Amino acid sequence: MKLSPLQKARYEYQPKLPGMLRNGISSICVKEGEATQSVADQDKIAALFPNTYGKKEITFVKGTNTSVAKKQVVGVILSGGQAPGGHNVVSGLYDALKATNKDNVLIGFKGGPSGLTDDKYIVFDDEYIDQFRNTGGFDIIGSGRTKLETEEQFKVASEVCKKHGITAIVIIGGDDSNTNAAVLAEYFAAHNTGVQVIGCPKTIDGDLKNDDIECSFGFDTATKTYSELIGNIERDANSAKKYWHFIKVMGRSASHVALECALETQPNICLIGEEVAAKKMSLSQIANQIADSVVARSNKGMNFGVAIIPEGIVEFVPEFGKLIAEINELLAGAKADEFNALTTWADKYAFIEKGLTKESMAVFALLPESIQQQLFLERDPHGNVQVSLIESEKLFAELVGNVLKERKAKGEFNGKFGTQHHFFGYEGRCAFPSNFDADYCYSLGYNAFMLIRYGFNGYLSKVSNLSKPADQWVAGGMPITKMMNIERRHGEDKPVIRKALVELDGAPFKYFEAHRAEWAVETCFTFPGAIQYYGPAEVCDLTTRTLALEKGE
Ligand code: FBP
Repeated sequence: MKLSPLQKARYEYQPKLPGMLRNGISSICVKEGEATQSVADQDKIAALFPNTYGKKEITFVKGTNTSVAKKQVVGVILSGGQAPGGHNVVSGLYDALKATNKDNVLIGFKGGPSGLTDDKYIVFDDEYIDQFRNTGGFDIIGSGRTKLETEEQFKVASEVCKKHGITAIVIIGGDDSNTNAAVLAEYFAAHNTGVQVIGCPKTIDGDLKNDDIECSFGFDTATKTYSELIGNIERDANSAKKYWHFIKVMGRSASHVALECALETQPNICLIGEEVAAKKMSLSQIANQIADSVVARSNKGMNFGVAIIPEGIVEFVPEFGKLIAEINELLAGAKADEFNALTTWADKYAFIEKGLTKESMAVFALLPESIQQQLFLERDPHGNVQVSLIESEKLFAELVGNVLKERKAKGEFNGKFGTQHHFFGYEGRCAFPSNFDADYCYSLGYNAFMLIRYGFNGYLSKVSNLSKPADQWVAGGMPITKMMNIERRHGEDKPVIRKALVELDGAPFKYFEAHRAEWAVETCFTFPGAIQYYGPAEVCDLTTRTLALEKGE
């Protein structure tokens, strides 16, 4: 394999551990904290997790290691969408295992959680691990979105663990995967399998965070990658002065990614889904708001600008959500065949018009035809509209264009409105992890081993104080059940980790809110540039503006 110079250099990078994990494994002991309660629905969660509920939070501190040494065979799984740093979680875990006992074994289950139930695996060795240190991607073992949630799967998982002599499983995933980690941990405990389960918080979306988990890994690198690209586009827009760029950024539901990119680049517009929902904004209100900025800037001679659109935005627009629900209903069961048998778009349109309520039809009629058709083309396996595939960057550009046409006709706008569209998603998920993510992930993996070594089960590997230099980071663990509540999913009450949406009274949004009126009219762009791996710490090791603002810095 031909290596790029950066790849070679990154192999040599030694990730930084939290201060208390630097003393050698024999000098790490446990400080117990308070017993925990779930964030809500305590009685129900306690009843569902009788063996793993209410455990204490713990911190690792300097002291004599009191755990009983035994040979460990650990299985690791990467679950869900890629996030920069996943390889370092694996290498941190591997290094801690081997530092304790060179006969310890790390097994990687391939292709996500199904690797465990299908027993598809590799056994890691130095040579293999070394090819992946400090690199992006999940290709070390691959990932997948299979959910481990049924009794049958758990049974098979126990048999696979027994076959390999596995003592612990580490699941690296987002809120759903870690919810499943908690359920698996409870199953293993209830069935006296002796297998521990530890989770690690991953997702570029940044929505797995709470009082205990300051951020999920990958968010830092992905948002820095998108911010670099957005900054470059801002410079291009400011140079050419002829386009409005509509840029969709990933984040399936929550708008943390969009908000962080806005804080980094100060675009003219950034939509925040959570605000749109709270204010019950309509598509036309949003389009008018953007059009106001276009007109104000045009009046100052600036017929260019940048708007960031979060991937999940349309689901937060109440009237759009209603439209989607009606479309799902309209094409349920056999009605889909009837619709698909129609050969022309005009016939299909008539079918749709007949099936939707007047209000939803009005929203549908507002959409550009390409988006209207998309709503009927892309269906998920359950027959539902795949909202994440809607090209909302084009949708809003067109809606704004329509508003401006009307304003032009009324003599309210004399400028030009040329548009470009971009979607930044996959570009950021496998980037070389920033120093922050490289260090954070390695620490999460190393720390996961410490939790295993001390016999914890159903815990999330927790590294905090992250806005400070790594030597001040604090390592420990938190029972996953503490983060859970009961939510309605697919018509059933389920225990799940509460997803973190953007808080409208939180410091990051407040900062954005205080500045966006100026950004909408003036050109206040900032250019973060590419991620830097070598150089001064204030350039290379700083994490996100979101975290800094949340910490009051
Ligand atoms: P996770 O929640 O699994 O980390 O995935 C997040 C994400 O990258 C979203 O931002 C995006 O909407 C989605 O995955 C895309 O999924 P896919 O990789 O299946 O296209």
